[in-house]
Amino acid sequence: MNLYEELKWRGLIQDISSPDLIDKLNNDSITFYIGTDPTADSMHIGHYSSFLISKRLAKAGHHPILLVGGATGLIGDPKPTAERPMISKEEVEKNFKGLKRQAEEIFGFEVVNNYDWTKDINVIDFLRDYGKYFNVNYMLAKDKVKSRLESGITYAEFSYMILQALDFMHLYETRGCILQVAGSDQWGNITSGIELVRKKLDKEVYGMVMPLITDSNGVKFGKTEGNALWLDKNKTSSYELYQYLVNLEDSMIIEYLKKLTFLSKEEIEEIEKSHNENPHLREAHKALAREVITDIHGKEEYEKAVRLSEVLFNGNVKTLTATDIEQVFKGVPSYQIEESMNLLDLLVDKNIASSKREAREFINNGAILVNGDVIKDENYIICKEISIEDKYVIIRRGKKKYYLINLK
Ligand code: 485
Repeated sequence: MNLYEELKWRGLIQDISSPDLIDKLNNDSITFYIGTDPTADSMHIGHYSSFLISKRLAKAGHHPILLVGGATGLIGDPKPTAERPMISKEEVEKNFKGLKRQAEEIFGFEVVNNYDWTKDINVIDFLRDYGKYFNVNYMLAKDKVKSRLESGITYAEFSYMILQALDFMHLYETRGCILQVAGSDQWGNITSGIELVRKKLDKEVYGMVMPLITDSNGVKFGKTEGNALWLDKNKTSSYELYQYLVNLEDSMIIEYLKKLTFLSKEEIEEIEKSHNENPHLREAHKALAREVITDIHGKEEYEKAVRLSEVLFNGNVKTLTATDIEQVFKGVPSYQIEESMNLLDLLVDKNIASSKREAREFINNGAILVNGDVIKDENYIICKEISIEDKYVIIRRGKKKYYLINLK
């Protein structure tokens, strides 16, 4: 399988600007770039899925440039729905640093900043050297602009595509970059760059876009309850990432393995076979989690995520450290208590049971576990002495329901 066939097989090709690109991908060694704007201080898993293409092409002998848009981030790529709020320069700068560090750590390639070549262009030169090559009718026909004509779009966002086009031309002229890669929403911005290079330099550069990954309901991959899964482990722990990945829908898992891992066709087919035979073992999910987390955070974090998941599954919570607990129980109901409290009162007070009678029933039936041990004594005292690192007591009711007690 050559590179292009492999990318197709993985479902990573939505569109290419010219069939001539195929031969260059398969037989040449080309320089290409992919960009992102510093709208937050961390990338999320959606960015990861797109940026992975840089590793795939690099493995095949091509040369990647990663761009973080210190200039474009100050303007804002038009969203189809509404104008973006303006981000302060300080924040863009702070976000830039975060993204640059992340991109270098996770992908290991050179990162460039379009602020470097954009900041000194004055307005007259901008209009003469670039504005003159953009026909407003052409700009209005771009999907993202078109979808905003009703609700409105400012001149700043309208001009965004010129900045991205200028980047492509700059990277072509200074580094011989002939390909820009991105998710399919970037098609308009990429073709703007191709047009600019064609008109101004009479040269051919190329674009390639991949489909945006979603779940079976069309919800963006990596969104949970309105939140993104971040690549910064302080924002999304490797445990959370692990839980998200191993709980993905069965029907999508093979597609994700193709798009998000470097496992070969043979390996994925093998996994698919065992997944179909024994779906309950979740082999495919576990392989996905292993590949993705190891690539993003390294082997140690991956192993920690597995360990924490097993601990929770077995209820063996005594082996957890306070830091583990903070990660694992993020989102679990948590309550502060001032000092010691007896178990019965605590259950009622924190609504773990709806009444004293129910609390007694739970306790007598052995349905209440404190730090992993069944406690049948209603006068058992919850206090610092029994807590984990003088801080946490973990109450479990029944098989799965967890509560975290935080001792002041
Ligand atoms: O020269 C460039 C300047 C800026 C950009 C790209 C090239 C960023 C681009 N306009 C953009 O907004 N990208 C998105 C982002 O930064 O969040 C996403 C795309 C997605 C995928 C991802 O970046 O929506 O399709 O390309 C990497």
